Amino acid sequence: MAAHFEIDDSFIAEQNQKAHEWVEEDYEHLGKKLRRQNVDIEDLVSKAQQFRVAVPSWGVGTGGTRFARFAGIGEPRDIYEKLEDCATIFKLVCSTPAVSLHIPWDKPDDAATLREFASGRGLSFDAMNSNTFQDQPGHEHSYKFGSLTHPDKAVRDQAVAHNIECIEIGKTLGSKAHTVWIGDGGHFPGQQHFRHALERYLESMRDIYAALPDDWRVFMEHKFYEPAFYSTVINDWGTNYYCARELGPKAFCLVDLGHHAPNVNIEMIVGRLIQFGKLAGFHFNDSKYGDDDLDSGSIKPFQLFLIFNELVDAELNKITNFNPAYMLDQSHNVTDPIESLMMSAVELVRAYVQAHLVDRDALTEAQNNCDPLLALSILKQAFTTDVAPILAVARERAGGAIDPLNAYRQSGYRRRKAEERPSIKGVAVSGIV
Ligand code: RM4
Ligand code: MN
Ligand code: MN
Repeated sequence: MAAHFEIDDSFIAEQNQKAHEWVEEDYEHLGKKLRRQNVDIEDLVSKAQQFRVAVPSWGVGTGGTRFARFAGIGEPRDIYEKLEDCATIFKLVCSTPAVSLHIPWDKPDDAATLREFASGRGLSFDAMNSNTFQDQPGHEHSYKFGSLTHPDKAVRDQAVAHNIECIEIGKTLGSKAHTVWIGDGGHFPGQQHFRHALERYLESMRDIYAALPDDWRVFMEHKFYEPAFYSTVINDWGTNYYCARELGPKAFCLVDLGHHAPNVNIEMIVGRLIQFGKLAGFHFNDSKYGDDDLDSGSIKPFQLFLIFNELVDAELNKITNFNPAYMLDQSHNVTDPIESLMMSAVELVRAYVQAHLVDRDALTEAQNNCDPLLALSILKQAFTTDVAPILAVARERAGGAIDPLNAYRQSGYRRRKAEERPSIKGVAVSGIV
């Protein structure tokens, strides 16, 4: 393969030099401020550096709405080019060392070669994702009326076999989890028998569960609507939790933030799943209306903080079975996907660090004293603390960019990729269309 453009370390260092001084100054000031609250700023820097979130292979392509997709320039045309973009994100923000693959969108011809290509760039593979919400060329059966829950056993078997194939590919890639999201449901009242569809789901999932290697977990993702507009088989966390319990200790419930009705108390769902030992992890994104797949933290940053408040509480209390997998699951329709993914990863680290700033003893006291206003103000104090200098220092020390967006733009990466990757006319190469 001809040498492809990469942002090199010396360029990042050069960019950092320009911002270094103000970061030092702000960091010192924040350090003093936090010391008054008995917080060691260095502890927060290490927390920021420990935080990890996986990037979805499908997220580096430009997405689209159900009306149109507007392609960007220099879009990755195959999984290798997608990994190049993922490596660029990782290089600049340092918190995204893993990639989550969607099969067959990003099915490798040879999984071992792909793994080697990834590890050469410091990348590894996170959870696998199956796709039984679309028909694929060569498939005998259609998923028009469902997949794992279809009334016809032959369709269900095909969908089960696809999930098992994903696990097989994942084994070679070094993945340790498989995520199942199905689009199954009904568009009209009466179309589906609610109980029977769920029974069929469990029957299919048992076969998938049986194919899991010992050290793997399976993540099930609920969603209240879409593509089915009247009813969805795995519609909410309660149904999801029931299924995870039925299946066994390797089954967990995945929370995709966009899969809840507006105003649902997602942080409380997170708290419940933690308490019941069944939280798989997250697909992070943000939304205004439904599954809008907007950038994390762009619409409801306080909610994101409250979710992390639950997660950090569980982390500090060493709750059993608490080992959440974090992934971004977004559709970048009007932005450069690399920019969106970088900024989203930064938003997650921000929420995580801010959640570590919550004075938990004081919060417990306020709760026990039935003092809602004080409890809220303790949370708000953490949420309103500008932790940007901590994030910048954490990145700089890890070899990343103080200002990832600016460094990326200055590097001319996208322009260089546009030259390297002329678009293939007429082929929808990426994105959720
Ligand atoms: C779904 C769900 C899945 C994702 C697909 C593309 O709404 O979020 O996780 O794989 O979209
Ligand atoms: Mn998702
Ligand atoms: Mn979704």
